Amino acid sequence: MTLRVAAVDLGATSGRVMAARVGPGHLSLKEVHRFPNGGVPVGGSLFWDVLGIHREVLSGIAEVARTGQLDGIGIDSWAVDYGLLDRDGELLGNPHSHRDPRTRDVPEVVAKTVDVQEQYAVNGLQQLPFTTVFQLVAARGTAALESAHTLLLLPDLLGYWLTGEIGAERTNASTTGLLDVTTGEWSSDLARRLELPWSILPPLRDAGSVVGPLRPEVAADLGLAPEVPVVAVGSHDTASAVVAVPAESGSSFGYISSGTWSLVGLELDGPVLTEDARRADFTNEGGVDGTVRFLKNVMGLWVLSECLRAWQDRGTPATDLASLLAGASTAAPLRTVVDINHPSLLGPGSATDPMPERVVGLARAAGEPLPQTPGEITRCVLDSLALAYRRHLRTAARLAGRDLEVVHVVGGGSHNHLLCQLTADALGVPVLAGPGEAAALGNALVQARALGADLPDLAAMRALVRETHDVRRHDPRPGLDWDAADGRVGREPAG
Ligand code: LRH
Repeated sequence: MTLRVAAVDLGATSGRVMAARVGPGHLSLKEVHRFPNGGVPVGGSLFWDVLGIHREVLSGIAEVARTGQLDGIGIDSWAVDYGLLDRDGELLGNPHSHRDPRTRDVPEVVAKTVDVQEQYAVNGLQQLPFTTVFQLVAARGTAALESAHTLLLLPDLLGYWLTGEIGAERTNASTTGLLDVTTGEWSSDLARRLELPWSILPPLRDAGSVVGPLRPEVAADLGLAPEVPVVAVGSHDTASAVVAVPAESGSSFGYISSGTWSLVGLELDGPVLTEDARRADFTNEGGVDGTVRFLKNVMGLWVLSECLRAWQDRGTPATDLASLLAGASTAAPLRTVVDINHPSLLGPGSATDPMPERVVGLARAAGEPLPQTPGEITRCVLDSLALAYRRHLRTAARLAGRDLEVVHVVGGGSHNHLLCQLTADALGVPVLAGPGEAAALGNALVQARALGADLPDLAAMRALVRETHDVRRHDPRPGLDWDAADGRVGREPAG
């Protein structure tokens, strides 16, 4: 049986709708629709144009249907962001972007009510200011939150508009800070203690369950049979991407889901909630089939794409990605390294506070040699990313008591040969790069299983990815002193 499904994969900078075919020995994607995405600044806040995203999702689904059979629809997106519905099921305002500055100081405020140890014992998450629970605390007292009846994470909101069904898929719910990582259920206790209206949290559902058929009016608009099911996939894009990591069963692998963010870690059977893990600020997010994604959020290619945007806005010559990477590959290695996870890099750059100057500012503050050219700044970003991957993967392996034999890089960043090679060099283990569209593949695989494909477990799904997709191998090259470079990150300048 070969199935053809629409895999909707929404990233913070672009959204894609893929027509995916899944059958015995077959797994392929065809991108039928792509659209730009990004936060919309309004009056000092940053929002998502979620109705615009909905319209693009509909266009993409219609295009999948126009070009062949359509057996199912699944939606994944970036995590943590949500919309609020009123009691009539209407959206209460535009969802905020997690890069909105309003949550910057919220973690400290929350820690005064529920200390960080207690938070970690419940949700097992890294302290990131944009986590849903912190966004909700920032929204306390607002008219929208006070009139909210239901909170829906973005893929669940888009699924609701398609089906009329309310729910929260667990992998994405695990990023809210309000899911108990041990029980897999909402922690109404944590919500109550933070004076949040816990009744807005909808019933949970697992990846692989069917959300429901299309609403008749949606099906009619799209010219589709109403019985086309929407399937809950690993609706957190990282959960879907990890499904499609082409790892051999039983291997001790680490992964980097590399895109706007880099999610760097291990797949485990259960959470690591030790004090060491908390101090190392590691996250335990829920994966498909009850797995745990034990990982660290690293700032990722966001920093480079924001530099690129700044240079292009200024008309700086030779600042397309290929030229920047060429410049970076000949720049002096490990000359300048910075803390690539520094909070100052989180928000979008602007004309008065552009990203390249922020990177140079971090170098200056750390007493590092200042990168001058776009190629040098690009090299600094890539070296710093590779260093962060090295540090966090080694820490993850130590905290989980695991070996690290190989690292898989999936997502758009797997196409960045230089970064993959630097990652192998930094870690001293082989890096296997690809597939680039791992999230869409994982989305399609989970849909196909829900619709009857013979893919009993993650091992079977990964075997199919290996069979159908090539990976590029980067072997580590000796010669650079990564230990010394690591020691320079975050140190105070001399004198
Ligand atoms: C990556 C991602 C990541 C989250 C962030 C908000 O797209 O989902 O896993 O932490 O976006």
